[in-house]
Amino acid sequence: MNLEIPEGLGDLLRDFTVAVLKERPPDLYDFAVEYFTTARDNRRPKEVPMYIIVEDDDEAGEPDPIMFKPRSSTSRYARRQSVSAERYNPEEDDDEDERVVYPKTDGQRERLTEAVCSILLFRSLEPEQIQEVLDAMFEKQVHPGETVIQQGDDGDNFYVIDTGVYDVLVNVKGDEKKVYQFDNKGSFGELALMYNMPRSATVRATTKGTLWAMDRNSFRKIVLKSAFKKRKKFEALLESVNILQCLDPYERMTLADALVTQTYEDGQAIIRQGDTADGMYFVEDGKIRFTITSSDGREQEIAKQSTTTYFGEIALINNKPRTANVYAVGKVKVAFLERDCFERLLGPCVEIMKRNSQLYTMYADDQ
Ligand code: 1OR
Repeated sequence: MNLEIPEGLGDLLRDFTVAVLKERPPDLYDFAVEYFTTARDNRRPKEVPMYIIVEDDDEAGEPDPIMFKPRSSTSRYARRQSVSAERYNPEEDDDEDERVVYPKTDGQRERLTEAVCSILLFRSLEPEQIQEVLDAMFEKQVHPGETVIQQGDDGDNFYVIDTGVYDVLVNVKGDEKKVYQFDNKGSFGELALMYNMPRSATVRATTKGTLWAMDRNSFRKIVLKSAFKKRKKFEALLESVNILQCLDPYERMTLADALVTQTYEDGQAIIRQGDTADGMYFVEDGKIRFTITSSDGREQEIAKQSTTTYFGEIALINNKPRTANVYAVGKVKVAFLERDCFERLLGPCVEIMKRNSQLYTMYADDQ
């Protein structure tokens, strides 16, 4: 019998398996019907542009294409697949407008400072820029059921949540499908302003709440350039890490906002066995070495690797102290993801990390 495997079958099944691991549906059959129906529908081109061509004027030469693209055509949510090459250059957009300052009471400033501290998109900003952000934001009260952002509209403001619960809804074949919920923290509305595209989703308050808003011009002047650069810097790294394939492109961008680069010299310890885990690492550049210290104090190398793309996740998954030492071999550059963000952003990948971590155990058993 001539068994010919249809092209795309492997990818289709792999994506489905990842979606199952991510969603943990109560009924596999119902989920499969919904998943494959959406996957089929998503193969048809949609109207809203999703691909953005970014002109990078840091490096002379050719523009750097495709900033924001869907991982595959079989993803769960309504992915837009038509290609619209919108040229965009963040540097060019700096106009000479006056700086916007909304006066605030001490109480307001205190609340705002607290909300702003946890916003990942602001992590790339210098302290003076944070002050500009604080000045430029204004307070907005919302009532339950209020639509703050309507999918398809032009972008006006960027919002930071002070209080309230907000649903993110995406239009799928005429129905609004809830894809995310913000619960009293976080921010939204950056995509339309960063990538010059229509609003990608509707955001609706489900409770009474207070938002901090920043108008488009201030956002573009203060936040855009550095946030944009950071997303771009980590884009290739995050796309190359296998376990992150289970993330939505939107989740991967948010992950990029959260990362902080650290550098280590040859022989320096990045992780020490027994320490409390404060985060995990993605290798940007260089090689690392793993050792284990036994109870009699002897330290034994368990692996020396140039292909490791991430480490430091096991203690976080198991909520236990570090199980090994990790050293830099030569100069090493890593992107650090702190514990809180790990829990918030990598939930969908934990099952896959757990499965992969069993390979470490098998490897260690072989030594
Ligand atoms: P915007 O300017 O396009 C709508 O206006 C905002 O909704 C958008 O910026 C983002 O800030 C936000 N999860 C959470 N928030 C989202 C998502 C999202 N998509 C857009 N926004 N997704 C779920 C990921 C699991 C992506 C769904 C396609």
